[in-house]
Amino acid sequence: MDFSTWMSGIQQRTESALEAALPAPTLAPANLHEAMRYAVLGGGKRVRPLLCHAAGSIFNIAGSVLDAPAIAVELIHAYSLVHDDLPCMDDDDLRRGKPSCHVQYDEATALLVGDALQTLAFQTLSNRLAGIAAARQLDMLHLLAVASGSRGMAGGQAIDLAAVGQQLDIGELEFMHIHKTGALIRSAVLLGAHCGEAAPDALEHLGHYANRIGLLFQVVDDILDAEASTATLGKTAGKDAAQNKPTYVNILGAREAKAMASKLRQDAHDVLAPFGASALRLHELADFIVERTF
Ligand code: GRG
Repeated sequence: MDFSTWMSGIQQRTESALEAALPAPTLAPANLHEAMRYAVLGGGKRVRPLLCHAAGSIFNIAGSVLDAPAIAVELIHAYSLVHDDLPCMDDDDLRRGKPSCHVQYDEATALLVGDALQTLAFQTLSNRLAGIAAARQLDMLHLLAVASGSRGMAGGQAIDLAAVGQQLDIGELEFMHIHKTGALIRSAVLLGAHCGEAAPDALEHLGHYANRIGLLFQVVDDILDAEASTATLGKTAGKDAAQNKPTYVNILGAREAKAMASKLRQDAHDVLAPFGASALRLHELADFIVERTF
């Protein structure tokens, strides 16, 4: 199966699994449930679920086993976008080509949407998962909690907010992104591997891969923010410069940032060597992350 057929298959099954996991819009409180569905369904590249399925495919794990961890990570991601767009954070009116959640609804609803999506993620991952031992599932819950919290994504967001208008060096910028964007991307890969009962050395190799593509994702995001249009991105372009935020492009310059992306892409391919052809989808996703246009 070629990459684009595989990718749309995973995106479709992710959409169905999210649709099934989200409370029906008719269920009380209907406004909150409608807003949760608005924030999650019908948009986004689903990069994190793709990574979870790709890592699981190394171990020949069925898609039906990978759906729950894949959507748990996506629900955390969706919550982070809703909160990130709030006026008290990044203050953005456009997300995934539509009005941000707080614009479509209101700020209080958007706050609750984020809260409820976060707990829905853990509810989903704590459901009985056929084919996964209870102890392994506990490890998976722990992994997602750490990746989302103050030592992961939320901590990265705190560093990001504190960095506005500051001069960061490349090491400080990397530290921020390893937490803000990288931690959740890493959890997506490792959750997929955990479904395959991956041995510690396999988890270590996959952790190295995930670290590279987490940073790669962010470098490419900075390049797109500087070079692509709002219409293509489906979110406001040029925001980093407008908000005086440190980025790879403004610290390194566009040329160096692109060179860094090429190096990270090559490193990501290299660290997958121990998995041979079984890591095909992870190789393809590293390329997709670089070549994406939004
Ligand atoms: C509010 C706790 C909290 C955290 C927010 C991830 C994040 C932290 C904020 C998002 C801001 C941002 C634009 C980060 C850059 C990288 C990134 C996560 C981009 C959006 O992810 P994509 O491209 O989005 O995977 P789609 O819409 O495709 O799912």
